[in-house]
Amino acid sequence: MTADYAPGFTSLAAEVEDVALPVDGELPAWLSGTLFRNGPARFEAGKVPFRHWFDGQAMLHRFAVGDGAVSYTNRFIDSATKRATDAGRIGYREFASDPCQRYFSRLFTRFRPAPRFVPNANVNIVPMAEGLTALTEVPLAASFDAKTLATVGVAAYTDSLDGRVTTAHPHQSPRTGDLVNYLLSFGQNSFYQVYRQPVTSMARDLVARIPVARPGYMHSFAITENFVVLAEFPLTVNPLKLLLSGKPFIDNYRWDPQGETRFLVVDMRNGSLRGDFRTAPFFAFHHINAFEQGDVLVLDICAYEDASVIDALRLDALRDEVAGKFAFPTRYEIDLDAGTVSSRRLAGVPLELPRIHYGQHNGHPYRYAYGITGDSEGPVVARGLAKVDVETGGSREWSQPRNYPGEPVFVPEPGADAEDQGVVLSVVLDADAGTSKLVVLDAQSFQELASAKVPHTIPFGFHGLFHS
Ligand code: QVM
Ligand code: CO
Repeated sequence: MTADYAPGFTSLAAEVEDVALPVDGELPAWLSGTLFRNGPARFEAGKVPFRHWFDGQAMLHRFAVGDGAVSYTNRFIDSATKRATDAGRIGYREFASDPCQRYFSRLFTRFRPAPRFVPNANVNIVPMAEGLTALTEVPLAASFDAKTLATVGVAAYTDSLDGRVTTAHPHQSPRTGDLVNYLLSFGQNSFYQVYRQPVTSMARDLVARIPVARPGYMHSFAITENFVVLAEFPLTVNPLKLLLSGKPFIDNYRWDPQGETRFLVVDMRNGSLRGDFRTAPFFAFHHINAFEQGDVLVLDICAYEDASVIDALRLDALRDEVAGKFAFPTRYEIDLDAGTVSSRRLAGVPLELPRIHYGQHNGHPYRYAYGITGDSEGPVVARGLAKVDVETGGSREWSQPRNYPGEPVFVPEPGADAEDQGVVLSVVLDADAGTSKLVVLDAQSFQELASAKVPHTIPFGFHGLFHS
């Protein structure tokens, strides 16, 4: 059986430059800037299929919006992994695929020219001192040209911090404006290292170093005015196995249903560990937002019951419409003095790939979260977009038959008073048209204002950003 969303998990070969897109409806006159998107776009190396959505080769997309018009460019990131797939083989260990297959020729590795190693940075896009960079969970950022999307090279860090795993979701500190992230160093002894990186620098300053015996898989984390919170789910790894097993990245991690989730709260003012707060097991990729309310830390997270979603996102499971479970927006409250954690579901609507009005509400109280939504049980694909009011639990949804949207990016209207005054931008697969489109919603009413048709199907991607 072929799912009608299958083109979203099918390789795209075409790369186009500055194509004017036909626009349906009316773009707001004030909307001017560029939406950059990142995501996997090739799902096999020659005849060898990748196993997982997260393994696909990174492609960048650029929608330049202004004067009521949209122009579109897309380009693969030129990485060592991309060049290996061009040659018909999986060259490196990926999230859930590995090069140790019978198709794999040792000759290739032996005589390959020394790669200026650019990783398969298919997850996110973040501005750094070196310009726009594409990120994945290997701590090597790939910088690219904002106009042509051409790969420039590795945006090299100039410090000597050591580590092998990081997140593609650095935060901006609400207090200092620095980029903040964590870097996991491992070996005989392993450490979560929380660092800050001034926006004008490629040097990371270590803030906190927390020893950990079995590190957890953490795709993102939370930040508030004063704290960084690592939510460590009971999906953990023996670091030596990760180093030595030769298995794909995620295959080294084990879910422990009897385990706990630990919230590691780091005080960014002095780098101390404020505490380690425990609650029942759950799993998440994405934190929505967090803030301080006196001695209580409020963390909003797209939470799953367990880590089985990782398997539900394998390409064969998705193509065969195997049922998984969607995340729900969930609030965790940590009482720092009492040491207790409580939780409750924020809304009845499933939510993933969450975005907020980040510029004004990151690390602060807020009201609106936007995300993709889908069936609470079913294949884990987006069937619509949702806007959740985290104060009331109310929600609005946008959907169209056989339309599959990606992450909705909120763009505030200049000079706006209301938190939700602006638009939401999402790249949507239109299975009937056989193409993708950029959809523009009014963020307040959640009604569609305009759409711009792309000349091909864009495979389902992860994250991106809007630059005014
Ligand atoms: C080695 C490794 C990799 O929502 C999207 C999430 C995407 C996540 C991705 C694409 C994660 C990819 C992770 C390729 C990990 C690679 C690491 C970090 C440590 C090395 O020692 C081993 C190369 C497998
Ligand atoms: Co993510």
